[in-house]
Amino acid sequence: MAEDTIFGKIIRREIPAAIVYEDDLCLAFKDVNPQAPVHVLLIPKKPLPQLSAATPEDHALLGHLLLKAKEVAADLGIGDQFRLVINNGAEVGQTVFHLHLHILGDRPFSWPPG
Ligand code: IU
Repeated sequence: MAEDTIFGKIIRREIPAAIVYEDDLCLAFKDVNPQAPVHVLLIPKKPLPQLSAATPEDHALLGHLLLKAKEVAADLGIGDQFRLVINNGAEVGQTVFHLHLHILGDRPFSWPPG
C-alpha cells in the first residue's frame, strides 16, 4: 500500500522532512540523499504507487504536479534550467512506491541518464 511508504509518513507528519511547498494535492520536500545542489521530491498526497498506476481519473492531478514542479523549481532558483525525473519500476531505479517527481538542478547534466 502506498499509504504505508515513508512518503505517506512524511505527508502525515509522522517523520520530519524539509518541506518546501504544500497544497491540498501535493507536497514537495528536499531529498535526503541529494544528487544535485537542488534536489526536491514532489509527491501527490493521493497514494499512487507509480505513474503506471494512474488512470484517467488522475488527469487533473498529474497536470497539477507538472505545473507545480515548474513553480517549485522557480521558487528554488532553477526555474529556467532543471531536470524532472520519474522512476517507474524497480528495474529503472524506483525505490519508494509512492509516485514522486525528482526536481533536480544547479549543476550540469548529461544525456542519456545512467
Ligand atoms: P526513487 O525514484 O524511488 O529511487 O527515489 C526515491 C528518493 O527518495 C531517493 O532519491 C531517496 O534519496 C529519497 N528519500 C528521501 O528523500 N527520504 C527518505 O526517507 C527516503 C528516500 I527512504
